Amino acid sequence: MKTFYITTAIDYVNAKPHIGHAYEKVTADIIARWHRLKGEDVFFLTGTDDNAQKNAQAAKEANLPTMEFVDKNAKNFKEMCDIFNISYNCFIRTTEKRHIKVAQDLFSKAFKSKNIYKGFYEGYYCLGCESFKTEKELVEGKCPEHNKEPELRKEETYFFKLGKYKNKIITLVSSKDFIIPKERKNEILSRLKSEDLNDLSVSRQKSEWGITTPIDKNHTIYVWYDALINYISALDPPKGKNFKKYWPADIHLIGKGINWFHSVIWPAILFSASIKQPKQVVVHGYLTMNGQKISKSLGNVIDPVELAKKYSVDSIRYVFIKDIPFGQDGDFSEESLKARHNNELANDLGNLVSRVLTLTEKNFPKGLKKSPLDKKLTSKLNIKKIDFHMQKLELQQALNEIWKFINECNKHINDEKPWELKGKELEKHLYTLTESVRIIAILISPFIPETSEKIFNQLEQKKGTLKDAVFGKVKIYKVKKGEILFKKIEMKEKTIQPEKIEQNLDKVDIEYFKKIDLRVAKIKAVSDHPNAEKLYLLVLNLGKGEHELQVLSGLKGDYTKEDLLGKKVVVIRNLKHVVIRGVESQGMLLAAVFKNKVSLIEPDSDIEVGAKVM
Ligand code: ME8
Repeated sequence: MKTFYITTAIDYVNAKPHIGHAYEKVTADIIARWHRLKGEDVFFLTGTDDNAQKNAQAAKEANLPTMEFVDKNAKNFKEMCDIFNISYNCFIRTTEKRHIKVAQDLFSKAFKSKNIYKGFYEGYYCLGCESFKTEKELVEGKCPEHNKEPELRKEETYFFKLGKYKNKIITLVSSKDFIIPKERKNEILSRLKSEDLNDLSVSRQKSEWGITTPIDKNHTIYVWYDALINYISALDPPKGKNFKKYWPADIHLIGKGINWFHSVIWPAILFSASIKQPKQVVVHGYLTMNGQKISKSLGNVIDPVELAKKYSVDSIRYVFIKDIPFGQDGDFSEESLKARHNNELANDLGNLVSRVLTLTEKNFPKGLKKSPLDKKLTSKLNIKKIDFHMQKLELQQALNEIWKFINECNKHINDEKPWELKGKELEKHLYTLTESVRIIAILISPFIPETSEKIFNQLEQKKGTLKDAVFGKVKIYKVKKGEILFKKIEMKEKTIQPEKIEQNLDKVDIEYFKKIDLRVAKIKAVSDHPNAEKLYLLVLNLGKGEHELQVLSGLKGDYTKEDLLGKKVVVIRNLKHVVIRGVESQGMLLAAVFKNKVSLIEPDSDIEVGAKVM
C-alpha cells in the first residue's frame, strides 16, 4: 500500500497556542485526510518543541519549574489539536526519552565522524527564533521576525560542519519541487549562492534546560539541531518498523519563517548521518491581522481554543482555507468567518442537505430505491480536478470546486422543483440528489470532518472513501433528517442588501480580487528598454527577504527617470511574467489615468516597502 508521511513544525511551548499554530495543523490535517481518503497508509506527525531556551525563560517568568510549565503548555497544544480534530498518528514531545536517545545518538555519530568539533562562538542570538543572526539579517539592529534586539553571546561551543554540505544542499534545493512554493525555493537558493555557509553552533554551555550532549556533560544540544530530529525520532530509527515504512517524509509542512532550518540545516544533518532526504518542504504563509503576523512575540494573538468555543470548528477550518491562498499570507477576521459560515456553510451546504433530506424522508419513508441518475447534474462533478488541485496542494481551489458542485445541486433543485414531481421522475431527481449529498460528504470530509460525519449519520450510511465517490453506489436510502448542520450567526452589523452588491460590484468575483497580491514597492533603478522606446525598465524593491521585481512600464510621457527613482509605488506582485521585445516584465504598477495623464498611486511616506495593499 502506498504510504504517505506528513509532518508539521513542532511548536514552542513558551505560551499557549495561537491561531497561526491551529492554521498549520489544520492544513496538514486536510492533506493527511485527503491521502487517507485515497486509501493510502498515512502517518501524520505533530508535537511540541520542549527543549527551547525560550520555554525555560518563560517558565522562569511564570515562576514555575520548567518541566511543569512545559508539560502544562504541551498539554494545551495537544488539546488544541484534539479540539480542531487534527487526526495525528503521533504527537511527539522532544522531552520524551525516545527522542532524546535519537538526538544524542546522531550528535554522537556526527562527533565521531568529525562533523562536529569544539570551538568558540561570538555572535548575536535571537531568543524568539532560537538562532544566531548575522548583522545582515537584522533590521535597525533588531530581528525582523520578532522585532527585538538579539543578545550578544560569547561562549565555547560545538560546531556542526554545515559549510561542508553547501554544494550538496544547493543541488537538493535546486531539484524540482523540493521546496514549494517557488518563491520560497528562490529565497533559499539566492541566500545559499550569495552568502558563506558558516558552520553552525550546535551546543550551549552549562544550560539548565535542554538535552545534554552525549560527548560533554557541560553542554546541551542546540534546540534546532534537537528539534529537527523529531521527524525521525518519532519513527524509531534506524531499525524501527515505522522508520523503514515511512521515511523519507513526503511533506514537511512549515511556516515561512523556518524554511532555512528545514531546507538547509536539516538536509545537512541528514547528509552527515547518511540518512535519506525528505521528499518535500512545503512552506505556508502567515495568518495576519490587519496585515501583521499573528504571533506571541508581537502580542496580537487569537486563542484558537477560545475561538472554537464561539464558532464551530468546521467553520474555522473552512475559513482558514477559503481566506488564505495556500502558500501566501492571509488575513484572518471574525467578520469573514461569520459571513462565510452564514452564506457558504449554512446557506449553500446546510440548506442543500436539509432540502434533499426533508424531501426524501417525506416522500420515501420506507426507503428511496436506486433509480436512474440525472446526468445533467452528475456530469457537473469533476473529482479528478479536485484531486489534481489537492495533489498540487491548491486546497482553496479544491474546495472551490467542491462548492461549485454544491451550488449546482442547489440550482438543480430550484430548476427541477422536485416537490412538484411524482413517481419515477421524483425518484430519479431525489436519488441523484441524495447520491450527490453522499459524495459531497466524502469530498468535504478532509476539510470539515465533523459536518461530513453528521451528513453520513443523517443518510444512515457508512463513511466512504474516494473509491465510494461514484454515483449509483447505494441501493436504498432510509434517511433520517437530524438537526440542522449550521445555525446562522446573527450579524449585528448592518449588512448590505444583496441587490446592492450586485449593482455595485459589477460582477467581479471577490475571490478573484483577493488573489491579486498588491504590494508597496520602491523604485530602485530606472533605465530605458533597449528595444522599445516608449518603455522604462524599472527595478522594484519589495523589502527585506523579498525578490526584486523587474517591471516594464510605459511612463515616459509622464515621469522622468529622476521622478521615478526612489518613488514608492503599488505593484501587482503575482502577475504572470511576460516578455516584451526580449525583456521580461514581472509585474505592473497601479496608476490613475485621467485625460491621458498617468498618475502613479503612491502610499504615504510612512508606509513600509513590502506592505500589503488591500
Ligand atoms: O518555529 N501563521 O515553533 P513556533 C501561520 N519550534 N503559521 C504560523 C504563525 C502565523 N501567524 N506563527 C507561527 C517553531 N506559525 C519551532 C519549529 S520544527 C522542527 C521547530 C508557524 O511555535 C511557524 O511558522 O514558533 C511554525 O511552522 C509553527 O507555526 C510553529 O511555530
